[in-house]
Amino acid sequence: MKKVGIIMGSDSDFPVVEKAVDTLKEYGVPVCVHVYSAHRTPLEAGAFAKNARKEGYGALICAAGMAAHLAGAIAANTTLPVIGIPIKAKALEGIDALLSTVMMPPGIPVATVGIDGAQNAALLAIEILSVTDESLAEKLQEARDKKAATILKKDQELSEKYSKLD
Ligand code: RP5
Repeated sequence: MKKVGIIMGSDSDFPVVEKAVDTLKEYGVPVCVHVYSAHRTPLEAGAFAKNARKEGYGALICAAGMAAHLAGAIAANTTLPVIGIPIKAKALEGIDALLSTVMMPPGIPVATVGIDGAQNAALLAIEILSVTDESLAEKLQEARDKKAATILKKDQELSEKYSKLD
């Protein structure tokens, strides 16, 4: 199975990023985690991205806050799919990172999830790998079915409770 690479701009991003690591592990997807910054270690970030396809990665997740250039800088150096997680910082509550990550100029795409959206980033990476991995496609569908059953149970409980008031 292809690996997923998670790169974050700072280890201070890890409390958010951890949810992506946990989700990938739940699905049995091999994951490697790195701290590379577009600003502080640009050479290492670029080298990682350049080698990622031949190192067996199938998708990359990049998490960064503030003027978040990491996902774009990684995407500039690979044709693998890159998913950006804008990290919420204090001053602008993550809007800065969201806009920096999502507004890529034409030609170098970054698939951007919501602010601090680590779980969705992992699920999107798994969906990308599931195109060529049927076992992952089955696991994704099972998880969706389970979630739907939980919600329908809640609907039944609430609708029964409040219909009694009529
Ligand atoms: C970004 O700057 C990092 O991704 C992090 O979200 C933010 C702050 O980094 P630290 O000052 O906590 O290392 O590059």
